[in-house]
Amino acid sequence: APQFNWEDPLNAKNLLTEEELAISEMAERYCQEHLAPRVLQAYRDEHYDPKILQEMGELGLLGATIKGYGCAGVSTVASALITRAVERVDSGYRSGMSVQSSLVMGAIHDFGTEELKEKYLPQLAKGKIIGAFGLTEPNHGSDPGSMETTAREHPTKQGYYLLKGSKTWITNSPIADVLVVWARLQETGKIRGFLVDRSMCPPGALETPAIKNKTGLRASITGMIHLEDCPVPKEHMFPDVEGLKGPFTCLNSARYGIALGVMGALEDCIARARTYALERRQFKGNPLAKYQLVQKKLADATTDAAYGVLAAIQVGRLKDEGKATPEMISMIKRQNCDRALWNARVLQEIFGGNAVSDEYHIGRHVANLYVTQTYEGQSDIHTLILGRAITGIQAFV
Ligand code: TGC
Ligand code: FAD
Repeated sequence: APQFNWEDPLNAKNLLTEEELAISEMAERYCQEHLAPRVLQAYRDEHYDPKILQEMGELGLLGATIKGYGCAGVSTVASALITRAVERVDSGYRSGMSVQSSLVMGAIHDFGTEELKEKYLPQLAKGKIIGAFGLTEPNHGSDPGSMETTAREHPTKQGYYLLKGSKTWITNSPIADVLVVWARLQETGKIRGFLVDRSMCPPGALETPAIKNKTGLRASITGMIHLEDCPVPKEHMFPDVEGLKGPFTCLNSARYGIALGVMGALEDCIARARTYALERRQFKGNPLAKYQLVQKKLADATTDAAYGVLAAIQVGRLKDEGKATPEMISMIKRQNCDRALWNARVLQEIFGGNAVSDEYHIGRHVANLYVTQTYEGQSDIHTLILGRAITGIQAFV
């Protein structure tokens, strides 16, 4: 007879192929053996070890959906099972990887010339070079369409643009070798994508200071990008994409990865809270797990995690069949991030005072999940994207 499994309540495994199961198991093993032991110290020190991307690269975990260029060419669901495994350890580790895979390799793969793909994708796939993605600016976060960063023809040096402006809250920027920067082309007023290679920038033209003392996502590195008339060769502008469609196409993949990723963080909270509730005793020697109020917290979180995993698998399948819409991705990104944050926060209560010690890990997940609900479109922005699709009326402006 079928047995209920609290770790996979709706038997999502049943929907996965043999290959997806194998990739998931391999990624989970790497993350538990090699990432979990270092996350506590990394989070305390606000330190991101770039070797992590090399380790992931050696296992074929980066840019995993891309076919060719040294990438694994796996299904969308398989790539999101990787983000879920990484985020079970820490959202910051998943963040560093998502930017490299979906936002940088994805942009080069979808929009770059063949020369750019051959030059950069294999090295990014191995984690030998690191990428960042600059869309958000100090004055324009939810509304990137109003960005102020510009690109103009170099007045004296033929074949170059000059980039000028600032980006902020950019994952990986302080350690990035290549930065995908979105800027408004002065000639046309249209947003275009540029691949800025740090090794080609003269001193002072590109600065990427770190943003320190974050209250979440401390195991990832975040910074700014300052471009002061930075010369970029014309071949480094993505040729065939104009407007917000460029960055948002990359964001569709990254948002998808987050939707299953955050379920990993929530599942880790559930597993830890369950263990704690079974071990901790209060009132006549009863484990906390005996109390109905505690059981409700575990039941709610487990239900939301199970629903979230199924919805993400369904949208991943549709994405590979070319049938997914951006609104579907907004729906699962919003719902899964919101439910992960809400449930993690409630499960935190089970740990009582011990939740305040970082050694119980729950506080770290709660702080990280706030960020996941905020970046790549804050949840209320996704609400408005859905509201627009439902009513036909846009409510942003
Ligand atoms: P709107 O008029 O809606 O669209 C402008 C153009 O873009 C196209 N488009 C999309 N194309 C593909 N996929 C999507 N999801 C798309 N969404 C829009 C659209 O078709 C249109 O094309 P065209 O050809 O007609 O010009 O634009 P709007 O200015 O009204 O935008 C509104 C809004 C709120 C939807 C949008 O700006 C938004 O989503 N804001 C949120 C900003 C955001 O997500 N920023 C992410 C920054 S990157 C990041 O956070 C990385 S963190 C990574 C990590 O560390 O893991
Ligand atoms: P704002 O746009 O100022 O919004 C503030 C609040 O107002 C939000 O709750 C929002 O929902 C609400 N709001 C805004 N407009 C409306 C409206 N019309 N109606 C109702 N409510 C509204 N960006 C990148 O480009 N690349 C990265 O790699 C990257 N990494 C990040 C890493 C971290 C750790 C963090 C914190 C952020 C990162 N971001 C990155 C930036 C992130 O995408 C933005 O923070 C996010 O898009 C929100 O923009 P904002 O912070 O400017 O908030």
